[in-house]
Amino acid sequence: MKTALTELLHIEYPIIQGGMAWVAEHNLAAAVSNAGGLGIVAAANAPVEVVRDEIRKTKELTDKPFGVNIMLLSPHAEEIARLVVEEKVPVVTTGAGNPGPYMKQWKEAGIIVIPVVASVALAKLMQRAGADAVVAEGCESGGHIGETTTMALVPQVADAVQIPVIAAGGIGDGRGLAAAMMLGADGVQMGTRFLVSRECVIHDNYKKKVLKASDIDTAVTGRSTGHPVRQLRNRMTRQYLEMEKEGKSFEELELLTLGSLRKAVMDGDVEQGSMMSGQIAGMVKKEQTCQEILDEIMAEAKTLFGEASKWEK
Ligand code: TUI
Repeated sequence: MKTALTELLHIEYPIIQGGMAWVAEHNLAAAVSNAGGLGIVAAANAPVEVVRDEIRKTKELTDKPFGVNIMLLSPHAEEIARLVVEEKVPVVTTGAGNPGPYMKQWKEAGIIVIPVVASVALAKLMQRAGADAVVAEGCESGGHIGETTTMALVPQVADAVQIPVIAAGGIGDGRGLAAAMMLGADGVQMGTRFLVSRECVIHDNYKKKVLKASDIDTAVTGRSTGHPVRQLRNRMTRQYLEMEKEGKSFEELELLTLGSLRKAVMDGDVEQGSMMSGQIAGMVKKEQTCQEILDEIMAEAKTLFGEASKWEK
């Protein structure tokens, strides 16, 4: 498949892997890149030395392009922004904020910059600031989310900008890829499907919960605090939502989730941990290698595109 995204990134398939905090490390990123997509290392809240080590390990495992996701709420964001220039990282994606202040230094270094946006306004601002593409992420996604669904957001962003648009949120198979292209996207970003890939190093308890989940098993906590986060329902989310209903303060709610993503990913604590996951969890039923995932999605999408004329009269 040849799209504006495969051309921009020099990759085989128009599929990039989400920059999942605590999850997207060098093994997963290299596996996705080696399989023909774009793998991403998530800087999340990690300090600069840890991210440098992850970047170098990724370079050892793949000669293909890869990216680093910079979570803009991180206290280390500014240092990581300099690190990607030093390390000559080919692609940078950003999340949870406006990367405007860093755009000039990245573009001068020749980095391909792809901000993740949840609104048309930020997509336009990013195009004006020199972004090479945007990820339009709908609220079906796992983790920190915006308000608008993928179905509504992607065509509106595609109409508003001329740079390539990558659809994210609720996409987990060839049907999602085909649908995203029909909405005006040039490719997709997926997180949840890669969460259960064989190369993904998260705790097995977490993987099993994703594989067992149904369509209605995610919940959004933090709507009251302005930090909405989608994750699998468990004891922690039930308690959190109860406390939100009671009008508990931001500080009290934060205490409940402090270090909770780490608890899920590293310790396999599926009761108190935050198992971030998108709404497509109900659709992923088996663990596969990244190569199997990408090949299967591309084959499904190809069949669907080939069959598209069946509705003609
Ligand atoms: O960033 C994400 N997803 C994430 S980040 C993350 S780590 C975290 N954990 C707990 C609390 C907060 C963060 C887990 N998942 N996706 C990209 C994304 N960006 N979704 C929504 C946005 C976004 C939201 C508001 C981008 C910009 C924005 O406002 C920008 C502005 O200042 O106008």
